[in-house]
Formats: sequence, structure tokens, C-alpha cells
Amino acid sequence: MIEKILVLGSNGQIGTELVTALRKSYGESNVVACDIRRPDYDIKNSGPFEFVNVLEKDILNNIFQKYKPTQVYLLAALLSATGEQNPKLAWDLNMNGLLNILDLAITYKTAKVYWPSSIAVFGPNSPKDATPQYCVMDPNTVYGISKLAGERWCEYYNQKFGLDVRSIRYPGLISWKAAPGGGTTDYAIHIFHDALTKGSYASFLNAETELPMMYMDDAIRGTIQLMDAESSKISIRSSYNFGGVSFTPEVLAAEIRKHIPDFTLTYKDNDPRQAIANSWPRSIDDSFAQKDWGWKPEFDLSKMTVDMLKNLQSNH
Ligand code: AKB
Repeated sequence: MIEKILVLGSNGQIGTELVTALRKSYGESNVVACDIRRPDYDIKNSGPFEFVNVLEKDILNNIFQKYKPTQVYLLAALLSATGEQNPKLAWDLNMNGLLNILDLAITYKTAKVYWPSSIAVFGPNSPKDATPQYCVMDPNTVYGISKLAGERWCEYYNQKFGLDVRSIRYPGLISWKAAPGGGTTDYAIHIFHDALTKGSYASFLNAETELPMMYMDDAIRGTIQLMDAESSKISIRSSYNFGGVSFTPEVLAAEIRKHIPDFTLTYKDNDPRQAIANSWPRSIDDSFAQKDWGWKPEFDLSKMTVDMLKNLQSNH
């Protein structure tokens, strides 16, 4: 069967790299990039592109009718920090965008749907270390609330309608190709840019803030691995815990100093993202992903730092 794949939110931090990876595997013309914004050169010139707002159901319906996708990746969302600046929009986009796609996937018999969740589904009363798949979940950001509700909808559509929907709870994703999208973990990308261009960085999270993170190469590989897994292996239809590497700003700075010895890190006070970070896990137990579909990250802190600096250096 020839796969026809829609990626909604294709211009974002994940979409930019996912479209490239999917086009490599499935053929350029079989992966349709969709976004509300004009795409960058690579996406526009390597395959089909459509302007789509996931909240406009009629337009979405036309896109499903035109391409009859076998797989849909819904990445369009407002993240934790920008979501707090516009809570109603975050709820509308993150929730109704998902429901529109789940409904159309049923109508058009889409074989598989992918939707990302996040560590933001956890909250102040969730265990902080090796946070398990199943535990207290009391998110206190609109982003986290929408992701937790979305997870319940995904499982509901799977159980009620047999929809093959798959999901991962992403940690902070670190990458150099596209800019991050307004999250609490974005400091871990900005720090690399500023280390190279200024030799210093002022972190909006404090020195002790340990958060789960992952290099984008691992995230893309894991996402495609989950989507390629036999359906019978997927025991979780809400969203899988997904672990990479955990570190604080201080530990990341020490790693960067191995390559840029004069790099200095300072801290800003009173940033609203600190409270969000304080409510999130420090590390993740992803044993279900390991057992069900063989997940294993390849990038540790040192390998990720070398790769980020090398790629950003040639870009700058
Ligand atoms: C954010 O910081 O909001 C995201 C996430 C962890 O989902 N990077």
C-alpha cells in the first residue's frame, strides 16, 4: 500500500524535521506538509504544501478528501509558555484541533493518527523522579490540561471507534534546524545559540531546575518507531512516557564549557516559566515504551552537545 501522509503544523520545531524524515522514507510527493504559515525553502521545495488552519473544519475536510491520507501527524499546538499568555486560544487550538482530526480520521478511515503529548501532563503532586506512566496527574498550565484531556480523547477514540491513534509524551526537545515554539524548556536551545554568538547566556530557569530533555534526532526516530510498530504492540493509547536525558542549566553549561571554556551563565529572576518548570518531573520512567516498541535513546548530554555546537557553528 502506498502511504499518503499529512503533517499538520509542519513548520514548527518538530514538523520541520519530521517532514524531512518522512519524505526520505515514504517519497517526497507522499508527505503533504500543512501549516498556517508559509513554509521555509526546504519544505516548500521538497514536496506538496497546503495552507491549513486545524480549527477550520471545512478546509480540513477538503484536504482529507483531496489526499485521503493513510497517516496523519497533528503537531499544531500552543506550548506551555505561550499557552499561559493566551489560555483560551491554547485550549481551543490544542483541543478542538485534535477533535477535528480524530473525527475526520474516522470519516475518511485514516489508518493511523499521531498526536504529541508532553511531560506537561504531570503536575506539582506527580512524583518528580523517574515519573511513572501511571500516577497522580494534576497539570496546572493550560497546555498541560489540554494535553491530559487530549490523551483521554485519544484513548476514547481508540476504544470506542477502533481508531489507531498513537502518542508520546515529549520531554523538552533540543534541536538546531528550526526555532523552538514558546516552551518552558526553550532555554536549553537558546543557551547554545548565545554560547556561540555572545559567549554568555542569561537563563530564565534557575541553576537547580532539572528537567527531562531529548535531542531531536532521538525524538524523530522514536516517533517514527512508534508509528511503524505493530498495532498489537501498542498497549497504551493515551500517550507513552518517553525518556532521554535529564539535566539542569548548570550541568548543561558545564558541558558547553568543555568546548567553549570562557562561556558564562547567569540567571534572571522572576520569570513565569520557573513556576511551570517547578511543577514538572525531573526525570521520566519510560519502561512501557522500552518494553512495547523497543525504545532506546542514542544521544546522551555529551553527544548532544557536540552535535548541537557543530551544526550551529556552521549555521552561524
Ligand atoms: C514546553 O516546554 O512547553 C514543551 C514541552 C515540554 O512540551 N517543550
